[in-house]
Amino acid sequence: MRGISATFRDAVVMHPTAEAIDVERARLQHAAYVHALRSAGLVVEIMPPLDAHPDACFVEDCALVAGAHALVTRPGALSRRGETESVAERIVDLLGDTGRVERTYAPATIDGGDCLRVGKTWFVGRSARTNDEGVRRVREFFGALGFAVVEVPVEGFLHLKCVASRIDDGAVLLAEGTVDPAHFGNLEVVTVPRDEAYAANAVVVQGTAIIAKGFPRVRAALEQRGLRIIELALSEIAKADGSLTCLSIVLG
Ligand code: CIR
Repeated sequence: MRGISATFRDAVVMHPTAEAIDVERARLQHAAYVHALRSAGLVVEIMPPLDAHPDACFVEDCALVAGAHALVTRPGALSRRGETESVAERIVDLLGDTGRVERTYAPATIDGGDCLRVGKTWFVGRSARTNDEGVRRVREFFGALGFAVVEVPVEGFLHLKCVASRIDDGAVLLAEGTVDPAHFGNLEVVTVPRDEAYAANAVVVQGTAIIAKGFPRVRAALEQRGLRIIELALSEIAKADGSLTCLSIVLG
């Protein structure tokens, strides 16, 4: 993870709201997420903020990691291109000698928020941020490692993972009316109503589902599967078009 920039108020947003981001409150919400991940049994490493890049807390966009393999992205938003190198260096350190880390070069653009891994498949959103060359780069790198890569058209929202996330290696959570569930092939697709789409971005780790607060249908769907639920207030993160998965890269 990475701490919230002092400049977070200037984050890139699709639809600016009248209400400014409260950076202090964003930091408290971020800290609560760190606490939730630790309580789920994870070891959390937090890189220092990168104030030159308002969106730098959204580390998910900077690298795709599966086991010892990592593809460093080239984000679609110009203002975010300078975020990747420090993430790449940290991942190289964390993966150690066993790791294989490669970069992405122009003209390809990839945002990690478009890349959803479920077992040996990467579902890659073809969006305003992730272009055709970007999808090809994911296929080139991970295809050679035995992964399937499935392209999913993304229209009307930022990233594929804004509306879909992994529950386990057999199931995904998906907001109704966003992308065609058929893209997920044989996986079980657990749908949630469109008005709860924000919480379709959940982090499920070691029997715990961390979700946004205030989305009862998402909560019930995950509870029914026997998951322990932690709800978090995310108002300031959401104002920057961010959600839970964006704030971390899960290794391992
Ligand atoms: C952006 O527009 O790039 C940021 N304000 C939000 C990025 C959210 N990241 C994600 O969904 N993975």
